[in-house]
Amino acid sequence: MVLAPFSGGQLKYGVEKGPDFLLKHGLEKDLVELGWDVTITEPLKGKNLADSNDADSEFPTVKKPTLVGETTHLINQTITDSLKDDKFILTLGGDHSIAMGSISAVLEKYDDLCLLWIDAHADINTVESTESGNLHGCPVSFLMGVNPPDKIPKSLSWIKGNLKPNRIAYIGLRDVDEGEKKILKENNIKAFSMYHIDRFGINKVIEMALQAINPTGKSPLMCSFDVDAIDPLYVPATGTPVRGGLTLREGLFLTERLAETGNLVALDVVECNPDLAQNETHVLDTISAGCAIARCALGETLL
Ligand code: 6HN
Ligand code: MN
Ligand code: MN
Ligand code: MN
Repeated sequence: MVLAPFSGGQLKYGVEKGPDFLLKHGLEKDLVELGWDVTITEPLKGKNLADSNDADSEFPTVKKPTLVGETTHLINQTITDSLKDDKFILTLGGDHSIAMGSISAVLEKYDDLCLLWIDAHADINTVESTESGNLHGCPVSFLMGVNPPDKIPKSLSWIKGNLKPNRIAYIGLRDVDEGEKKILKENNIKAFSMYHIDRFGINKVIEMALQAINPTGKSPLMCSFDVDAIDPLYVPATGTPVRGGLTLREGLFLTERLAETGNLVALDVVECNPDLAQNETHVLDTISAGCAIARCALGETLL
């Protein structure tokens, strides 16, 4: 288990408390009870990364590129180390920029890795298309290498950008920027929005997504789960909530299905922000959903 208490990919503080809240809710004990031998690593602990808005004058379109670049590189290095022992990698965010660190490391170990990105958002903005400048809206563009090479901030240039567009599929989309729609189309990326889930049902959508990225059914799978994929009715305490999302059961079914494939090698759970809760129930709903996603992905509800 990799703790990534980081908020620098966007501007709302509190999301760095995610790992702590998930652990306090009993996640480690739960996973041990499921039979996992849990090791906790903290790549960011004791690292004094300056949280200034270091908007690089050379790259004025993105916020905090140095902080995000250094942080995600530390996460990448820690996970690369853990993967030497063939460990399952569960990374707890933090905002979704941390996936640049986790996914790049897992990709290096498994070059035929397939990735499911579960999110209300596509997070595929480039340094040119981003409207907000928040790097949590951009991780996929860096992982796929679709940013113009001369526009990549130096701190983020360590990312290889070798994720192939036919190896990633989205589920849960409902707030995609115009620039992102263009990138998704141009790269022919399989993207299932809430429309597709209503049209076909979550079960069929998962099978279509898996078939698209992993036609042999044999490749290793990673899931990057942004809790805002789930409707804010169930997961209210998150930075960019969008109504009309997955039910909690649909989200959990998805991770149960991934566990059932036997191919899942890594999971991110990101964007739980307890500070954005309006009351204690909101905190508990959000954190317990985050824990349940992890438990289901790690086999809890399989008989
Ligand atoms: N997330 N597309 C918006 C942006 O700022 O680029 C929203 C990004 C949300 C990111 O939820 O991880
Ligand atoms: Mn999101
Ligand atoms: Mn938007
Ligand atoms: Mn996201």
